[in-house]
Order: sequence, then C-alpha cells, then structure tokens
Amino acid sequence: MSLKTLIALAVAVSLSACGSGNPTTTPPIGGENPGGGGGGGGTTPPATGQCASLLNADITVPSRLVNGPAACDYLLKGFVYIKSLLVIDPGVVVKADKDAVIWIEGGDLIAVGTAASRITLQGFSPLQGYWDGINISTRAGEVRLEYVDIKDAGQTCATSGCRPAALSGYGGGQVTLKNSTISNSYVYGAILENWLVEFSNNRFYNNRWHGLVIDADRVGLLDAPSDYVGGVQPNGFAGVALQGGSEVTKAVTWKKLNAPYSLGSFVEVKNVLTLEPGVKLIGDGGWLDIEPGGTLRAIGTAAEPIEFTGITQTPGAWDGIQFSVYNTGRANRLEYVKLSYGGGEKSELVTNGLITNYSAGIYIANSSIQFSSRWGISCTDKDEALVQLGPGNTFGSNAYGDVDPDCNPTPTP
Ligand SMILES: [Ca+2]
Repeated sequence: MSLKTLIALAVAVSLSACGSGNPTTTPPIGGENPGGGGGGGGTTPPATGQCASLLNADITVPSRLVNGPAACDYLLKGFVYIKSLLVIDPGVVVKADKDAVIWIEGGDLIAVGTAASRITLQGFSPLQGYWDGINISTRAGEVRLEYVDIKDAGQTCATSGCRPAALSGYGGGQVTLKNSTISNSYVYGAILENWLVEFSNNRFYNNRWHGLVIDADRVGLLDAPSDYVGGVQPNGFAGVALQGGSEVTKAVTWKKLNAPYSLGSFVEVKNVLTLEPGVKLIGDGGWLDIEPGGTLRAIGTAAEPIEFTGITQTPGAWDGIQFSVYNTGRANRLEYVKLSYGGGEKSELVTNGLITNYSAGIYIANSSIQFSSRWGISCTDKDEALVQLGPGNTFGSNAYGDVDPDCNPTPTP
C-alpha cells in the first residue's frame, strides 16, 4: 500500500469517525444552521455555504484535507485537537462553525498554499470572532502556515494566561507564518511568542485590536514588507504591540515597519537592542527597561529620527526608558532621537523622567527631550559623569527640569 493510499485511508477514517457516521459525503449544511446545535447565536449561515465534508474529530493519525470541487471543502465544528500530522492542500476552504477551535496538541499542522491557490480558514459567517481560531499548545510540533488566510476568528477569553487572538499559543512548537493574512478578529489578529521561527510578507487587517502582538525576543523576525496596519481596512490599533514583560535576550535590530511599536507594559532589554532609523515607539503607560547586560543603540538620522512618544500628547502618557540599577554598560547611544510625553505619571513604577539612569553610561546627541511629567533625564549617581551630552540636543517643557543635576552631565563633542 502506498503512502498516499495510507494517508487517504487515514483521512477517511479520521473524518468519518465524526458525527453522524456519514463519511465523506455532504454533511449537514444546506438548510441546517451549523451554529444552531449549541444554542447559538441565531446567525443564519449564508445559502452558499455548502461544505463537502465535516471536520469535527481530533486528528489522531496522519491526515490530509484535499481541495475538491466544492467552494467549501470542510466544515470545522467544535474543538478539534491536532495530535498527529494534518496537511492542508492548496486551495482548500475550511469554514468554521461558531466557536470552533483548532488546538494543536502534540501534532503538526502543515498548511502550505501557493500564490495562485491559497488556503482559507474562515468563519461560516463573516463576523468578527465567529470562531476561536488556531491555538498552539506547549506540546505542538511544526506549524507551517504559508499562503493561508485566517478570517473571522479571535474571541475574547477570561482565564488567566489565555491568549485572545485568531492565532496564538502557549509556547510550544516551531511556527512559520509566511505570505499569509489574518483578518476580522474580534480581538488581536495574532499573538506570536517564542515559538515563532520564520515570518515574512504577512498582512493583518480589520482586527478589532492590534493586528499583531509579539514577544520582544521575536521582533527581529518581523519584516518591513508585511502590513501591520491594514490599509483601507485598518486594525483597531495601528501598532505592533510588544508583549508585556517579554525580554530581549539576544542581540537584535528592530526594523522600521509600516506601523509603530506599541509599548503597553514593560519590556526588558538584556542584550544589545539596536533600533533602525525611522523606528517609532508609542508608549501607553509602558516603559523600556535596559537591564544588566542590556544596551540601547538608538541611532537615527536627521531625515529619519527615532521617536519615543506617548499614546496621547500628555506628559506622563508613558513612563520612559530606564537604565536599571545594575546596568553598568557604557555603550548606550541615542542620536537623532525624539523623546516626548513620558515621565511615569501613570504607573509611578520605575521612571523618574523620560530617561532614568542609575549607573549606565549614555551618550546623547542631536536629540530632543520634551514634555516629561518629571525630569527630562534623571540620574542617581552624581559622583560619576555617566551622561555625556553631545551636540545638537534640545530640551523643553520638562516638569522637574531638563537634566537632573545628579546627572553631572559631561559635554562631549
Ligand atoms: Ca474547494
């Protein structure tokens, strides 16, 4: 028996194991409301939603979803665990019943379409968050999504540690996302964590919150050609959200994208973080913490400065950049950087200025530091001249003053 026959057999077994014992033939669609069984929702499925097969049983043996002549190849119902290999062929259209979930639990999901024959995973009704989406568990294997369009997934969740997004997970597996789109989520489009290994040319649009939330250690994988804003169907928030509490543990460059980075909480920098000219970071009460071993190299140009600002033009709208207590690095550089509207009004947690410095060496030139709710630059160690001010800096409208005398700043060419 050939492998192909084996797989086909496996699919037949797997798919017929579900529901009505009505193997691969036309499942309930037609007049039946797939959302109706769970008491749900009163959304009438569109009349054109004829699906060829039902996908409502766990994938426990290697299986394949094939592209048949039907406009909808599979109806996804309920909570489907992927515990083995599931391959989705190019051109396959899966429509998801209300609240349906694909949960990758130890298995692999290989969904690789082509430019001409994309794979579609969408809600049976084109409503934001009609189904839950793809969840990648700690025990996931390889997840490869290429030329895949995920629509109408992404539901709210209330349990601790849950991830409200159409594509998200708990830190397992190896995930590739290329040439794909995620749209029409009721929450975030995707939350990509430390299992992300490859990312390029994706598009996030019409998601109710940010299109993308990403672990700070994976930001370096993001590419400029991807669309994080959504064009004429924008996401509710324009930024790429940095996951709160995540860390930069490897030397990395954050690229200039078509959206700013959003800092809603803190990010800890424990290695060398380089920002490309033109990078913009918008803080909403968050802060950047340059920890021991961490270095910030924010070197813009006159034409493309690097900007850190608040979500609103209010002093204290975000906290600021803190060079933490035991950071004794000497290679921090800020050139052609515009810092504004920080100072820590919201959280009172760590910062005492747009820049708060304990023991790091920082060179600042051709930069502007304005509209802090506290100091422009605050320091604690007056015995050592740790802040070197190069040419071309401008200060203004900082509530406590521009440069804390404890900084004992050294003018430096
Ligand atoms: Ca088809």
